[in-house]
Amino acid sequence: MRPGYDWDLFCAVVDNYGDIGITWRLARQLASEHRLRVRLWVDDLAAFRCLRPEIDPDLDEQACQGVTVRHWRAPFPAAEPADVVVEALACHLPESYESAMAERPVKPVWLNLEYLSAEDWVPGCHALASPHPRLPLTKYFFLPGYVPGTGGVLKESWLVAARDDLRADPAAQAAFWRRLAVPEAEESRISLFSYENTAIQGLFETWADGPERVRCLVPEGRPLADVAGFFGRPAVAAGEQLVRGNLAVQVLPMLSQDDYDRLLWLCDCNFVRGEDSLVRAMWAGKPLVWQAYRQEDQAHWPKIHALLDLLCGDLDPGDADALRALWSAWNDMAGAGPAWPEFWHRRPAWLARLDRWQAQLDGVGDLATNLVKFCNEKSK
Ligand code: TRH
Repeated sequence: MRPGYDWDLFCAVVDNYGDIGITWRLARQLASEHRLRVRLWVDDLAAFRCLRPEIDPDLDEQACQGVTVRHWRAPFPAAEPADVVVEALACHLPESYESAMAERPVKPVWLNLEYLSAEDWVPGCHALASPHPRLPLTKYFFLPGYVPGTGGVLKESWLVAARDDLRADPAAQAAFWRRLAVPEAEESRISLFSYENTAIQGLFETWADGPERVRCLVPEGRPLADVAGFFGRPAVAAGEQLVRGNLAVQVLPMLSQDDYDRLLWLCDCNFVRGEDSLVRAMWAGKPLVWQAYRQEDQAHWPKIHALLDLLCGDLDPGDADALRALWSAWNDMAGAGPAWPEFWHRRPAWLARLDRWQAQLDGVGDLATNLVKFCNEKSK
């Protein structure tokens, strides 16, 4: 076997956890399912550690689940480029590394892995080539997506079996809830992972005054000020539980990525944000509400509408209206309370829709496998 790596993945953590969350999942899947030698360069190991507690932020190099993890810092060290190079989510390769790529007799396959979007321009831009302005290198745009002609979304081969095994195992479920200190109770469990969102006030009011008991599980982070505000508190922290009427809100510590998946599988409804938790909630298949990553120029709205158009495509008009109303209110940050009852009343429709949606995504193929096929063709 020749020395070196098959794939180099580069991840710059701009904000939040999505960048490292997505890149790590991809790296792990390439190593474990495609038997590739993968090196992952990450500039922020502390953020990575939040998702994988075994990561040591002080190490320059470490192994994690078959992936070599390198701390990406400046100045960039001399490193032999891999056969495939992925710059993930709009990061830029170090100049010295680009030059080293150009010096290889066989040039690496170079990919820009873009953000996931449902917008209709995505299939037209997927796989386009962009020649380097100076060096003898070509970069390809690889666009994840939900429809044929895109790169698909991430899905590990074990994901559905692991989900179904847990759902079929009451003892394992009870052990999971115990580990999270969630008491046994007859209630709807709703996970809430969001950005700051003033619509939390109205939504919590609806749940507190509603006809059934609701436990809202909020991983610690950006919505906590809104959560505290609802209960008239200056702050809340992980481990705390607050009750009003029929609503109990429990603040969870940040979970490992694998435990977060389990939470999504076991909750009755999932509020998610960004891209990675959105896709994981799709695979969980429970009713879901998405808060898109807000962009200055309002560029998140076309993304929300495009995804709603796809999801609503084969829904009855009443179901489609209820979905649009809640997602719009949640992203508008107002009016989610009044939109909730109609959405919740129609949950059998979401369960059925997400079944069909998962089959559609399977038809597109998973992102890692699509990437590997693409690279194999390009390196022929
Ligand atoms: O953290 P995010 O808001 O990331 C965002 C988006 O990706 C957005 O598109 C991007 O432009 C911006 O960052 C810079 O949301 P996302 O994508 O859902 O990523 C969250 C990750 O955190 C995901 O991998 C799941 C993981 N996670 C855990 O591992 N444990 C937890 O307890 C929770 C709540 C999440």
